[in-house]
Amino acid sequence: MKMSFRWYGEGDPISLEYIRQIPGMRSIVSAVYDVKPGEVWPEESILKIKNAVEENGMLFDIVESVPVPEEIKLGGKNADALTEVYCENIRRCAKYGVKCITYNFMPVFDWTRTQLDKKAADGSTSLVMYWDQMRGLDPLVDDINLPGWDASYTRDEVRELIAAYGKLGEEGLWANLEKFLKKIIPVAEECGVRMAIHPDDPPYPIFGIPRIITCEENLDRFLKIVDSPANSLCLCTGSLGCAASNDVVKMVRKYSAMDRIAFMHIRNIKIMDDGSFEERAHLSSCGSLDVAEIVKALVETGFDGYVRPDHGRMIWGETGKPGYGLFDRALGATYINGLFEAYSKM
Ligand code: DNO
Repeated sequence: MKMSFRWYGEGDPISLEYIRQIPGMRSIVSAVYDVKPGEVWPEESILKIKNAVEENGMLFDIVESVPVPEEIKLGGKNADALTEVYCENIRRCAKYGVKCITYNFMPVFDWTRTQLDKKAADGSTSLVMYWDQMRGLDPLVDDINLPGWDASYTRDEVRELIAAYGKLGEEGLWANLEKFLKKIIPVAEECGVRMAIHPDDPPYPIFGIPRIITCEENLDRFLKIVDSPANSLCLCTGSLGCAASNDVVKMVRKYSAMDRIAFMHIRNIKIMDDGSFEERAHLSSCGSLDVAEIVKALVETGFDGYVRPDHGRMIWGETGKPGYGLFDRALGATYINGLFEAYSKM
């Protein structure tokens, strides 16, 4: 297992100096943030991250994310040219030592929450998605903006995109994903990079937009499109776990045994009676997921990919990027490390 921590580059209020002090921290998960999706990453920018990370005694060998432009997902007229750019970014990352690249195939929006600072009884805050708040939200009217979302669209562009995806539907999206994979995976194989697709978060349609990386049946279908370890999963427990129908422990055991998990995002969520959910502390007893069983499944199947503590709560008065503070993610890393050590010694 390779423990890692997400860092948003120089603009991140959390310094590499602090991250390296988390016990067992091996790798930094980052990306080039100064170019738009669909553009080539300047080599100097990749090298700059690598140098900064290495100066702090860690490795920059995993990227999250190289975003997939909407035009590729929609199969637009520039899709082929943009896929070429994507391949070039894989090659450039590989040139500087990157072994794993995370991406997603979620139309328009990345993760969706209705509130980013919901206060819990203990005074900590976390991200939540409450259906009663969700029903009031309209991407065509409200300015919804979350970390990881591409905020560069105008409202009109969002409206057009949503209409285009409605027309495309799930099968259209699958077809465009297949086309994309068949071009990028051979490049990744050649460069020794594992591509890790992040599941849709939450794993069901939002605002009527199709979502396909959602459940075991669809993950099976995804992995079969190109049957190669270079075509793997970023198995995010908190994303898949938001649908009570997903048996996350079973999925982890199955895909890890197949060696098709390149990256694990580990966090806990609490599913409420109406399907709403709250992000919780990593500890199993704090949420709906059995994090200990998840780690046990990884250890028992010989998992040696990357792991990162995913979203943390804001605790101890910390402020900053929702989900990406230092303290609770550091606690998460330590807890996860403890589980790995314990199960590995049993
Ligand atoms: C949220 C993250 C996602 C993830 C992308 C991968 O915190 O897990 O934004 O980075 O979906 O492309």
